Amino acid sequence: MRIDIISCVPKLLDSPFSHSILQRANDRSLSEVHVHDLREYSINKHGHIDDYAYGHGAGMVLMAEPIFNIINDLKKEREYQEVIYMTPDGEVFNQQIANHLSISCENIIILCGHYKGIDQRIRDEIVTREISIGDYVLSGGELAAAVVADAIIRLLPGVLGDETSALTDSFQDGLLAPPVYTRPADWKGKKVPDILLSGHESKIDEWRLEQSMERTQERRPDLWQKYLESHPEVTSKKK
Ligand code: 6GU
Repeated sequence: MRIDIISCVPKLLDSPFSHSILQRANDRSLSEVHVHDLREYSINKHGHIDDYAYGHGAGMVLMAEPIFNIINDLKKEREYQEVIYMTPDGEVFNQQIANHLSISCENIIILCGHYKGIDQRIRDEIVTREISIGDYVLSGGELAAAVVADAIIRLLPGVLGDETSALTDSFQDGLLAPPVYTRPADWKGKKVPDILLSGHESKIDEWRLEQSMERTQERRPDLWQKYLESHPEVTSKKK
């Protein structure tokens, strides 16, 4: 998969893709992330890519032309399945969207907004999907773009090993992940639950599922309701 991120502060995206799992995905040629500086597409000699919003008091807006031109140049090279605009008024990102994008896209453009946003005509004509990462406002779309790219890339086949398989992630089955422990089995008098030391695989799986259900019920009643709706076999004991 190739992800092209368009930003007017590309330095903000230097680091996230150069470490750990995302770095490894890149080294193994499973993903490629390219960050582009929108300023290189400024259309006047001052290097401006933004202008005052029409109407009073609305601040600066990224102009349509530089964004149109950079996306056009990218589209000359390859086909893109999605042009995603990162914006707090987009659809709230979740694991389902990450799964979908990871499976169905070979090439993705992610456009980061800044200031008061981008000219609406780009959103109407070019953008295929608008994503927010939650109900709070960031100073730009860059960190949000890194979040979305990370969530997509780690799902690509071969990026995670069996040990860290995405199948056991929180949210993948609609439940939060269960607690985990490592050595020592007794730490300052606090013991690891006996069941995890038992070697009894099916009992351990059962315990993990119970813990996941309890956690989800306590911490995320919204997710728990959805889980119950899609798992009618879950007994009233848990309801
Ligand atoms: Cl995608 N952008 C900005 N600026 N703020 C956000 C966001 C995106 N998602 C949540 N807050």
